[in-house]
Amino acid sequence: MHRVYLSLGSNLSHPLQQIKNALNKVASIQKSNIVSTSLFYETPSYGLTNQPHFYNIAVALDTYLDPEELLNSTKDIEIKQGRIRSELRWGARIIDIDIMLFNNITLKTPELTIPHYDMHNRAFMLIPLLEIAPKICLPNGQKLSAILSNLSCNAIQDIRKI
Ligand code: PH2
Ligand code: MG
Ligand code: MG
Repeated sequence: MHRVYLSLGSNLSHPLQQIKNALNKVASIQKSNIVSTSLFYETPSYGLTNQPHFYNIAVALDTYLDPEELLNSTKDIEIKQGRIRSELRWGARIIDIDIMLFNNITLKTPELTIPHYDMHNRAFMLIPLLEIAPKICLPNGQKLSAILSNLSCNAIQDIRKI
């Protein structure tokens, strides 16, 4: 069994509801079980700033799928939920499901990079992740709490689960 951490984000079309819908779909991914979910966080858009703010959560998932199978499942959820590919890089999206960590593996294929290629720069990923896994490290042993302490966490706040 593999312990995986996902990041879910949305900033379009009732983003909180989009994340909740996606969470229900993630809960029904085959050979997988949700272990825990973070609070919902309101986060300023990162990368491309002239767009609505996001909501983000982290999810811990135990799975018997391999990384490619899990990626197929998450892409499938994104598409069924109305995500249109080939949007502007970093642009607004209905739903984004990213694999941040997959056990302690590192992987680089044209489709998938694990750990997530930019998670060490993204407080909107690390704050929810550290809420549910305070001692979590990158495969190279670096503590993500130490990495987060060097990032700006401005205006990232949890909103209580409804
Ligand atoms: N996702 C991006 C780009 N920027 N900013 C926030 N706050 N949250 C996101 O999920 C996000 C982003 C690309 O996937
Ligand atoms: Mg993303
Ligand atoms: Mg993505």
